[in-house]
Amino acid sequence: MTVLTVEQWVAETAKLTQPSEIVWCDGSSAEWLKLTELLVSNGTFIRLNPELRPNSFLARTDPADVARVEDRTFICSTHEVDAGPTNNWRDPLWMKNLLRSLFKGSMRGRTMYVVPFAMGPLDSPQARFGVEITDSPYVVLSMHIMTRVSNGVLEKISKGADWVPALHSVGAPLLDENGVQSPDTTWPCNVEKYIAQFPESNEIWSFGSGYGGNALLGKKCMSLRIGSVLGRNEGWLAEHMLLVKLTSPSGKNFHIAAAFPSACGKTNLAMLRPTLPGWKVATIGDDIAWIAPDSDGRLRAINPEAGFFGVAPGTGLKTNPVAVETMRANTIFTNVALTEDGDVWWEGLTDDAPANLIDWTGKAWSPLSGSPAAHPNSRFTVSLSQCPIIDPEWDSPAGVPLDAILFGGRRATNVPLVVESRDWEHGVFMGATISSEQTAAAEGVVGTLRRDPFAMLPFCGYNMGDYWQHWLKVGQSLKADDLPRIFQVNWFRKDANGKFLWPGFGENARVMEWIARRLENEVSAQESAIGKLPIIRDLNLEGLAISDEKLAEIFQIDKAAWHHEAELTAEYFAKFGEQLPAEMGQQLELLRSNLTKL
Ligand code: OXD
Ligand code: MN
Repeated sequence: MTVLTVEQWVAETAKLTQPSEIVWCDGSSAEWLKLTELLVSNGTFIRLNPELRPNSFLARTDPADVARVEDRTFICSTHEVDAGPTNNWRDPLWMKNLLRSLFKGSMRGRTMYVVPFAMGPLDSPQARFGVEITDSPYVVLSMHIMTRVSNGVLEKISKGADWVPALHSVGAPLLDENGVQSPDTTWPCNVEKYIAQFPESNEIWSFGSGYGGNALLGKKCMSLRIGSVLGRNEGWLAEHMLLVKLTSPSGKNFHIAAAFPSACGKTNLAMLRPTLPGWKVATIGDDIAWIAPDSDGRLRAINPEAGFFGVAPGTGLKTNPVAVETMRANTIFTNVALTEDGDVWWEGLTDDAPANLIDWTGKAWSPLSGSPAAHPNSRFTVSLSQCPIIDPEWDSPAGVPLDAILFGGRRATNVPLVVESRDWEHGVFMGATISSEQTAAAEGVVGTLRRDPFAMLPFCGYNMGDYWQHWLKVGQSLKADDLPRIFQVNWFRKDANGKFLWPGFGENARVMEWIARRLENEVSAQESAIGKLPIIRDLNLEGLAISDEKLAEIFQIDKAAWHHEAELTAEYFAKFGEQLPAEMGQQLELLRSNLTKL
């Protein structure tokens, strides 16, 4: 796709952005050492107490650069319809012109880093390559953890492999055009931000933000927005899904991918510690899965990433001890609080907050301060290889065969704990109609219900209607019996008093067990208006104190509420016009007719 060589692109970009120096990165530990020392010396990093948290650092961002900026994220296809109603669209030529004016001189006085990276194991047939140019050493170090940075990528590219040019600048030059120096800050960024994807030329241009999802361009920009387009063109799926291996007491393995909107517990589920004796979960990924048919006609999945970029608040010794153990060392923390002994803390790490902290803005904090010590979207960045329950196959070039796909969201009402789809088409309908309460992972009002189809709302690089069509096509191209089965789950249903009905976390293993038993055809299910529900006696509830009333409420299908839900779905589907696959309209009609029979 790319017509320039990497060298030509770097030279052209340097001419535009005018850095004072160009550094080619190789992902080595010497490079890590040099850049961490640089960031400690310029104040961007605080080195954490090496006795408590070796080789780990805290970064505090500009308070206006703390999350993905969805309203500044653009899909730049020639025709607006190809971006579709869920994306912000701009004409590619218009956007390039604008961006060229912003990138002009944007690296003056700074070093430009060239970071060759692989998404997926270098030798995997499913791997894809990119080169990120950035003027942020924080980004380079984060890419070291989140992707596979190496010269091997440049070798692959020089032998003809396709690659994605991914250009990033924080947009804060240190010299003006007359050579006058301006002071640097510990978190340079620009109030004006653009995260632009060009799906017809597979390019990424990101300007103005240093925050993870906006700036680590291998992640959302390449692995999902550009990845979804590559997947459509090449017959595979790029998904916002965690990936795990579930092992039963008899040693049978099930590989499960699960799509949940941002900050809805994907990392917790990816690191689940089952409360059921004998069941085990091994982690493969917590955010992204690339899924492709293999030569036997089965879907196989890889996690294209090499690290976790997890939400810190709510990750604690009780909720996710595996994550806490994973980040024992070699971790970059962003926007968490600093303890008196030079370690980190955030809400939910422990039950009680330490008496004195420095909060994420650098101010003294105590439990009486009345504001969170860590930003709600504060993060930890750490290598997958440090996860104590990492699956030995996480790095396997062949990926893993997929047995089940789960769709979930945060729903206080309506959606039961678990429901199985009737077939692939119905599963696609379940994915297409996910809605979830908004979290802090993106800018916006936390708590409002928003449609987040396939948890891909901010990440689909083309028309969402065409994306549903692509899912249907992948299903139609394979034998029904070889397809993963599809389930919808909801850990977040509440009772009339606003209390969660289900305990969640490790107890979610009970739902996973039922799913595994369905895959083994060991248990039947009851047909309902919205899909196949568990027969309560088949759920393993041993040792769980949950009343029959609560259980009934957790699976209750409220006819009026579902009619309303169907109305909202009809309104939502109408937005897609001709791009709405006929099958989605038929599934909605089926739902409505099932509801009238209740
Ligand atoms: C993430 C997100 O960072 O989805 O994974 O926002
Ligand atoms: Mn995510």
